[in-house]
Amino acid sequence: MTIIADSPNTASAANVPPTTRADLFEWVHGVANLTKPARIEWVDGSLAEKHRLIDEMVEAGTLITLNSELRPNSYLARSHQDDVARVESRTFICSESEKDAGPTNNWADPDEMRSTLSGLFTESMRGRTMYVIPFLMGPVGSPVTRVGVEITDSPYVVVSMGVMTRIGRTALDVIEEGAPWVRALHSVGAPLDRGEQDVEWPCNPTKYICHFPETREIWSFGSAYGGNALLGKKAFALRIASAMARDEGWLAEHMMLVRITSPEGQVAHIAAAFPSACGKTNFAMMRPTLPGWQVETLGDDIVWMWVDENGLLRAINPEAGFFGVAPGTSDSTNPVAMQTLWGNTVFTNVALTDDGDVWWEGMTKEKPAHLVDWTGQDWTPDSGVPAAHPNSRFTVAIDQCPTAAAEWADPRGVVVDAIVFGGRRSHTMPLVTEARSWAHGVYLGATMASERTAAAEGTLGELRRDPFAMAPFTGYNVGDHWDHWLSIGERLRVSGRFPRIFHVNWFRRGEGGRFLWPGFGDNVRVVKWMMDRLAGTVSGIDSPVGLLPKLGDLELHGLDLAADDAAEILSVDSAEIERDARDAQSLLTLVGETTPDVLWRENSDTIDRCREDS
Ligand code: TSX
Ligand code: MN
Repeated sequence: MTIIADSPNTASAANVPPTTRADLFEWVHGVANLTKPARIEWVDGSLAEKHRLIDEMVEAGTLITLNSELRPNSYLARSHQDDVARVESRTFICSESEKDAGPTNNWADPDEMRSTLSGLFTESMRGRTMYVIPFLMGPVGSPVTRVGVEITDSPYVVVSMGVMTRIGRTALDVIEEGAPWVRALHSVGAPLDRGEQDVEWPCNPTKYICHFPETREIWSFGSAYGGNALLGKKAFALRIASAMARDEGWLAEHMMLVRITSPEGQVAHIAAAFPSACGKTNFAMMRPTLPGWQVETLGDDIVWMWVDENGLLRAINPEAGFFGVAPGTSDSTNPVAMQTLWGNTVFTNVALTDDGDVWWEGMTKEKPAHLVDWTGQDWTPDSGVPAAHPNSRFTVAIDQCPTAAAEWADPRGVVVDAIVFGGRRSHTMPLVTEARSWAHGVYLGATMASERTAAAEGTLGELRRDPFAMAPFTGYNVGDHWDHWLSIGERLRVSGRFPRIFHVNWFRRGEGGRFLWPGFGDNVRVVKWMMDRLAGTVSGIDSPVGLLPKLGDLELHGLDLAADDAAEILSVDSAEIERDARDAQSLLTLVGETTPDVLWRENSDTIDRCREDS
């Protein structure tokens, strides 16, 4: 049921919202009174509704229809040139106490921020449609599934939320049953005067992405891009959900989730957290090079986990789609993603080919002779600029993924057998190491780090600590997040059925700066060692950073890998590990009194082991 009303104040039959919940009804009308939209639409999530919105956006120039022979039912959106990514400097945690936001978040006083936002949202939807999107994070019936309602004035957001989450009637039914719901308010901040011609990508140079963890609210103003605007994703499923999870005893994490099956039929579920530019999506869709191995995809970005009644850690993917970075995705780096994108895909800020298809840097070896770039300009290989924006994206449903696991939408979730942390490290960290204990694993997650890849975002190669790959996504004090992980460990101790924790580094370099490890589908060899550890068929070699594989236990057959290189990627230099542990102390010190003592002890134990080793 789509309900369209000409004015929020018109008491016509068509204006009756499809909810009996007074809190929802009152919020929607309060927002309408503040933002003064031309009309209100309750989104029902139907295919007819999606097609109508797409047709309207094609008409308005927001979407370009791609060649239906090459890319059926697929569209290209080009954003405003200053609205191309999440803006961490404009992202705020508005907790009552500044200490609750911690040293890694921007904090703002909730009352002051409410007053600022109320000013910005005043009449911000004038001339536009206000869409009300009930959405579900997780499948109906899981103990951690949560519901939200996003109000937005962007049809692009409605269609994208329809891919990334479960929207409409399904979610509204959960609200009708009495579930608490998260208020997620979004405006592009570009009111239209009567008769004013709209632009293709309305937005506002002033941007705010604000989270109120105590009242479970999100207010986002000025941007229509990705995590700034699709509020189910980073804002809800990570920042607000991490605060809920802390209060309620579960985990909301920035992880991918896969199911691995060995040729012998051994099955394991692995959740992995990597900072950006480490290939999390590629790992989630890996095509293993070892014969008989199978990798199935459950998620590529966010995992919600809880301890079940048997003391097992279980996980779901709260999302229903992929919002993946396009550049670098190709038939060689991620053939599964390329197959997933066959159609029914919204692309944002990629280049347009002359035959009406998409292209991005890294998609093909040869660059096309002519393109229209992401800004709408003619492009040739001599143009000297990228044709696709480096943060250009595809938005596509998980059920299009040929390797999607049947369990991806199972409300019971899957049992997590292994948790993997990683980073892009040209030295120091070995290919793989297994944590000595839960606490040591939490230490590896808390101190994980990655080298910067793009000169634009700082000094190239500079090491950045990114605890649990959650630096921009924890909705509370990062030290309390570490403590929460330790407390989950205490709950798992009751059953003793801990997932093993590993740390991987696909990016170690040898002399001349070349990568020592082939990566990609060959990473299954590392996964095989993890599964052998889970089965108890191999032992590890003790080292200052954890247990290392014995050279003979890592399956290297069929690899063009020199014996020296194999030994080097598995080697640990105590002096390097000690230097790294001392470097990590600045983070533990920054987090201050909130840093759990246990992590200081893991840090000093690491240094002690380095001393014993040398
Ligand atoms: O995603 C990557 N993975 C994980 C795949 C499952 N990437 C791409 C990172 C950017 C997002 C990798 N890059 C990986 C990796 O394991 N490893 C590397 C480094 C690397 C790059 C190229 C080659 C080898 C290693 N080899 C050739 O180019 C022939
Ligand atoms: Mn992410």
